[in-house]
Amino acid sequence: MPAPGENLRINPARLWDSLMDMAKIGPGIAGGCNRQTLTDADGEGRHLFKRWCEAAGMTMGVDTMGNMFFTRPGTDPEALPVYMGSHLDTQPTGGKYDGVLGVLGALEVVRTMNDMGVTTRHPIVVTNWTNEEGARFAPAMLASGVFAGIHTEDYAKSRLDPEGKAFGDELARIGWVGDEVVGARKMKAMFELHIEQGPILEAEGKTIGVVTHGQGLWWLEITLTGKDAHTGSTPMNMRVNAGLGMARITERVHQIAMSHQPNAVGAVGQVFVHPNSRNVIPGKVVFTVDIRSPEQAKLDAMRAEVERAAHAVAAELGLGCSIEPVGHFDPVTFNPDLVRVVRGAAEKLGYAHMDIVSGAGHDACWINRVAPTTMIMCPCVDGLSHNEAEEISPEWAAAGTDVLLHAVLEVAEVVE
Ligand code: HGY
Ligand code: MN
Ligand code: MN
Repeated sequence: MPAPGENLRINPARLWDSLMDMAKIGPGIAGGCNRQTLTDADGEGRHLFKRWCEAAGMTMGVDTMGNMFFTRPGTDPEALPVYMGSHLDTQPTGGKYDGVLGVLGALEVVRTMNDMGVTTRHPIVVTNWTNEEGARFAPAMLASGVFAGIHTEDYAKSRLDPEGKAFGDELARIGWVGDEVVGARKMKAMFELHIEQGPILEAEGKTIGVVTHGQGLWWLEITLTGKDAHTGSTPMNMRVNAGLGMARITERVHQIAMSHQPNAVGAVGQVFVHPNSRNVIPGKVVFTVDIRSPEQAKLDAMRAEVERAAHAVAAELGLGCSIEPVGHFDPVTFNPDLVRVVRGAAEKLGYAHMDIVSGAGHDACWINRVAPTTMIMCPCVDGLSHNEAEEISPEWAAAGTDVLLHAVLEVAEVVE
């Protein structure tokens, strides 16, 4: 068996076909996907993924948070496995590749190893982490967070979706509560292949992102309480308008992020207006502020400034104001040794590459707390993601998966 030289590559057509077949499950209305976590579509996607992994000779384990693990044995069963994976759940108006490329790219690595008759000393495990997106149940990266000991399982299973359904009930409803203790598995390393979800790689003409760090984030859920009243007959000076408060705070979030440039972002993406009637002044608004930076000091400063601004706006308008952090992780530094392995694989394969900081959060950010972890990125068209028009090229998908193949083979130790 030759050492995995530059000629060892994955099967691009098979990878692309798998991506397109998975995209048919939980389709969106504009060419993307709506396969939200713990929906029937998520359950259907999980079953398809299970069929594919078992057809590739792997055996499945599932933990009590529904995290799926498929193992390809190595020659040394005592050796800690090398993990690779990401997430199959999508945003409500998500793309076909966010998360899915990392899961199906990992499957393609195993399929290629099978084709080539490659044996490794360490076992290899392909992973699908439950509820990475945090769209239906906040926070994001929920199940990998339980795995890493960030959240308790009780907290996670108590999280409610906008319809008041609990995570634990929905996981049971789709039949994916496993029997493994969450976090019991030990890893030699974990790799996550992911689309960049930003414009840098494409703009720089690079095929591979060697991810050295991930920016940190806060999700602050703000509840403003005012007074429902008639939009027509209530004089302006008698209004206690929670909707106006939300609008002013949203503008302040933007200004605060702009005041910390470069390397700071902020927006409000989710808003619930009550009673959400055309001719009623909103008496209550619940909205989530998303602020991020790779720099700890900026991240902390923005949180403090947003909270001060929110309370000041509420006081001006006579609104009640409560703020609850519903998501957080500090900036992440990935494992330098694994980063070097990824960079070396890109060089060996001849792919143009650059070091990059991940703008989005990923399961790797939490697994990095409990095992040596890093990420590999490929470009996406116009940097667009969390949009049904999200697009990548088959060449980018193949290149990222080739790098994943070579990185994993190096760390898992090919047996001659
Ligand atoms: O929010 C994020 O960065 C990730 O897409 N869940
Ligand atoms: Mn993702
Ligand atoms: Mn995402």
